[in-house]
Amino acid sequence: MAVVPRRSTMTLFSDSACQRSHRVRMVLAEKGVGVEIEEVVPGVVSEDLAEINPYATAPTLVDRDLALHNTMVMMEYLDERFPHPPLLPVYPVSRAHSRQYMHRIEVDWCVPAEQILRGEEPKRVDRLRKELRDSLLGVAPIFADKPFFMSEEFTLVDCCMAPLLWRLEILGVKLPNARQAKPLITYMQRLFDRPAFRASLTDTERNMRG
Ligand SMILES: N[C@@H](CCC(=O)N[C@@H](CS)C(=O)NCC(=O)O)C(=O)O
Repeated sequence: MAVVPRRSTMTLFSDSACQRSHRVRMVLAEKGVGVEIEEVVPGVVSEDLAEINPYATAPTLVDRDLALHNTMVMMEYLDERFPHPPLLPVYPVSRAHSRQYMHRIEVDWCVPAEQILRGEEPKRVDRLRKELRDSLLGVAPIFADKPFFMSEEFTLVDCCMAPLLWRLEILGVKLPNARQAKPLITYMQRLFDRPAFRASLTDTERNMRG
């Protein structure tokens, strides 16, 4: 049966290729919330966006008088505004852990991924690719213990992981077909098979993997 999106008056300024916009689209899809999507073209500053976001970055979420321009704030706002299904654990310590994981994913993996995609100096890009691959392989065993990122339940942390992992091919990061990588590869497939993940993909993103 088709899922009828809940009505909302929200607008998401989204870049169809950017992993941060993808995270927010994924949260919206998991919650079954429909929003107006305003496509942001990288490098082109839209006046509408500049008016509500001092940095004119994507994603930007507008809900009536509220305009949010930080991805983490947006994701948590959506989780509070649309509580079902909850995408953060209940207890403060677990919530703090989740927030810290999201921060580390951003700093340790997403920022280098962005630098790789910008194609800066080739030697540096090679080094960043290797570091990203080794770092992901380093955490691969944790996915053997639990189905999601350090959790029995799907959370916002997985909404940060999925867009990054979906981009490994275009990042030129190849995981080895070795035992060590298996739990990570299984985790990736588990995320990619989610109906909400499929629904969150833009045409550009659909073409990112062969
Ligand atoms: N702190 C912001 C950063 C967002 C960001 O850097 N977005 C990139 C695309 S992934 C962007 O819009 N870059 C264009 C620019 O900085 O002008 C967040 O966490 O949402």
